[in-house]
Amino acid sequence: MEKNFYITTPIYYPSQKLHIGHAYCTTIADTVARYKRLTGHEVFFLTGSDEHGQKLQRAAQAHNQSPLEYIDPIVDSFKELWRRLDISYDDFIRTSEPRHQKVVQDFFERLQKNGDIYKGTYSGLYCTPCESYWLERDLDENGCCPDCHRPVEKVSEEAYFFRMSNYADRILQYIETHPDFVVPTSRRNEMINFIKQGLEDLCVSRTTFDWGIPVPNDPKHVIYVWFDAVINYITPLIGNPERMKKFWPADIHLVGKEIVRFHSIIWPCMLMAAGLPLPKQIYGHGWLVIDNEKMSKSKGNVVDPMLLIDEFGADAIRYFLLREITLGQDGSFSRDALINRINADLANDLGNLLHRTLNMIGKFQKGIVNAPRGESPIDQSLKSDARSTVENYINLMDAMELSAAIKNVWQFVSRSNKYIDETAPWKLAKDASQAQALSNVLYNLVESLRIIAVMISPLMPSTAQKIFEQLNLEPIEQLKINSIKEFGAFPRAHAVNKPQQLFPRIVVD
Ligand code: ME8
Repeated sequence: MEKNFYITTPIYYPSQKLHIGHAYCTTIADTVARYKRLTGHEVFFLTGSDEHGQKLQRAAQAHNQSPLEYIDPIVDSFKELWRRLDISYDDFIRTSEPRHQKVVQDFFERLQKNGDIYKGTYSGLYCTPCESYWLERDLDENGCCPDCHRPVEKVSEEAYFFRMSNYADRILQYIETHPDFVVPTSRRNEMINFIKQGLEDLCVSRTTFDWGIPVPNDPKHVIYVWFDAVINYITPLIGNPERMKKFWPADIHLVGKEIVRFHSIIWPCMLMAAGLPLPKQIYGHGWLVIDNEKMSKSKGNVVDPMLLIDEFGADAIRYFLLREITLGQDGSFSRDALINRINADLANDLGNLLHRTLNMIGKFQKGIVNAPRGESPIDQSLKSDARSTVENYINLMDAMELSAAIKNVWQFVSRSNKYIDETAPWKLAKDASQAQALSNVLYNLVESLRIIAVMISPLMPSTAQKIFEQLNLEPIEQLKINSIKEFGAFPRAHAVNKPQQLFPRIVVD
């Protein structure tokens, strides 16, 4: 059977440099995409930049630049960050691209023809920083935007509306009857409550600025930036029936919790109106917080991922983000916690396992891994732990329990280190009658390392590759999960390389 998998991240606003909170979302998506490739799926992984709207037009004006003069270098910085963070996206949508503009205008016209978009007058409240319309009842206790808590503006203008109210019953019923559509459950309940308060028609055009996609045949209006933005998810597919068939509906739209509403209510209603299938899942992840506050530019508490990558390397950051934070919940970021993880889990547990193993093979067997023969009860228990670790790993990764999946791998790393202590190869090496037992232990260790490297490859692609290089194995990229389901595939009479440090210990003053 053909296995296809389509995952998206939000498209980020190029009004700012990205911070580690954005990198968090993209790292999750990348790890899932790489895991799906490992399990034999043909994957399409999409990310991009959300370039329209008044906020960006104003920012460009403040810099005496045209919107694109202002935005281009910022988008370049996104792409550079994704390159440094080893993000394996398959396409990058800029909403300012002509290919996207055409898809959005066609979509708009399709809904107009169905009678789902009509012209009226909008008077209401708008939060420019969030590009969101709000009702009086949505505002916070100070009468400000409930998301960013900044003032909203009263606007009144001729505008186009999307007849979202027509779809309220259908979307409510859909969410209620499809428990996996909006996850985690807390977000799903929020959405159900939100719809039950009543869905009004959505204003989908503006006339007070012009940096956006023009409404077809009425160019003094530009299309509302959120209406424009969510359509990016079909932009790379819709003109290509074969791709559309393969990848739509998307398997997962991964988004931050504050934008679940746009993805699980507005976007599905738009798709229903266009007669297109709904995405299979909207996954709302939590925020990276510092001292209980969401990390964001406006709060001035952002951590620059580029500086962290310069200092610690991409894989250490990726490991920290996915191990430390349970998907769906908020998690705090701190430098101390990052350094602790690097020292304890990466330098110590994983780094030592590789180093000790290769060192012993060099010392006791001239760098050659011999064929194993027979097994002791300790060997048997290691092998059985390896098998159950792989099984748990697959189940947890399939269930998007990434942190638990990684923890399960690290339990096996510790278990393998303990196996060295239990079998004491340095003692076996002193007794000629134990030569085969010694070969067995060293074989089991490199085989465990091979299995560990494959399991961590979606999370830490370059570390996995480095382990493969030190084990002198073919590059990891083409490998599939089946290659680690059985213990014992490591080549026999095989020369391995000298150990090299994977992660230096970070010395803290
Ligand atoms: O919302 N922790 O763009 P955006 C975790 N353009 N995630 C965070 C975060 C933090 N501290 N701060 C931000 C937009 N994010 C729209 C999306 S999609 C069709 C349009 C996440 O650049 C945030 O939750 O403001 C969101 O999912 C993403 O970064 C993009 O934020």
